[in-house]
Amino acid sequence: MKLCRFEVSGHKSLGILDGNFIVDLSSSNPEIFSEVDALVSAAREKEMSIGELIRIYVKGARRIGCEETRLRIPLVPTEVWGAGVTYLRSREAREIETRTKGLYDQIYSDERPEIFLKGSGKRCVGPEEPIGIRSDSVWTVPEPELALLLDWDANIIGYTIANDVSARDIEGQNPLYLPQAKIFKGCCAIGPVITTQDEIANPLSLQIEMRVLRSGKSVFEGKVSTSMMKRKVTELVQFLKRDNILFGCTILMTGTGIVPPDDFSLKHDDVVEIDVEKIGRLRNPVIKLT
Ligand code: DO4
Ligand code: MG
Repeated sequence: MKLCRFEVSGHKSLGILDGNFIVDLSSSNPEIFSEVDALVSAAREKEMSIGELIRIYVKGARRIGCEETRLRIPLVPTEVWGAGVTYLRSREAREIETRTKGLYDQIYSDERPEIFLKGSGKRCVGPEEPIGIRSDSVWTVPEPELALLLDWDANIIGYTIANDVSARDIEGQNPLYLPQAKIFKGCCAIGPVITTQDEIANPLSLQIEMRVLRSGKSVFEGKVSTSMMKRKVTELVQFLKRDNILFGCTILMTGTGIVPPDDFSLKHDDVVEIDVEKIGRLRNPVIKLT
């Protein structure tokens, strides 16, 4: 099921996206289906998966036409973490951009993956909301990634799409500048839905596609399969949770396997579209921050 968070007349609730309709779960139970954290708590209390709990309430819930609503970010996660250099393409691109040669070759082949804090979910945006380009970056790219939704015990409860927008010039200048390359206003887009864990038997067999549109025309297109990822998703989760605390529902991005050519940078007014099989399309306009 495709869990979404939608808004009607300023009120946000959880629903299931079903073609051109949204099944309004909050019409069956407004408390459980107010936010993803409340749903996850209720499912744990009843010792059910979120999919099982949704199935109980979906019957009898009212249906609303998508045109009457607006999809919002599916949740504002407490934290967003990123895995880096999990695809060969990312390793190649990082080695070209960095002044610290050999660093990313090592990260790619080491037992320990690169896992970094992308920051608070409060800097994330949802579908159709603007992602940012830092005012001090001239080389910023979108990074289309499969993202895991984890509960506070680091169980994978769903999958979504993330755009790990990154300033490659700042990242390449010095590896210690990574937080500045990764964390700024609108540095991450998430959505449009969370596909429940039971619907994706193998997260390492999904097609990811990205397009960047400029004045309506495609200026970059790329695709990759998550089967090209070097790490298993469970391996990334194990490293994130080791001796760590997750404070609520958390997003873990699994890394990018699509990197535009080195002379490509996002521009103000571009639009980025990311499609991930079994999840949907995440679409965001781009703004240059001032
Ligand atoms: O340190 C670089 C981060 C790389 C990254 O975000 C990715 O591979 O997706
Ligand atoms: Mg990334």
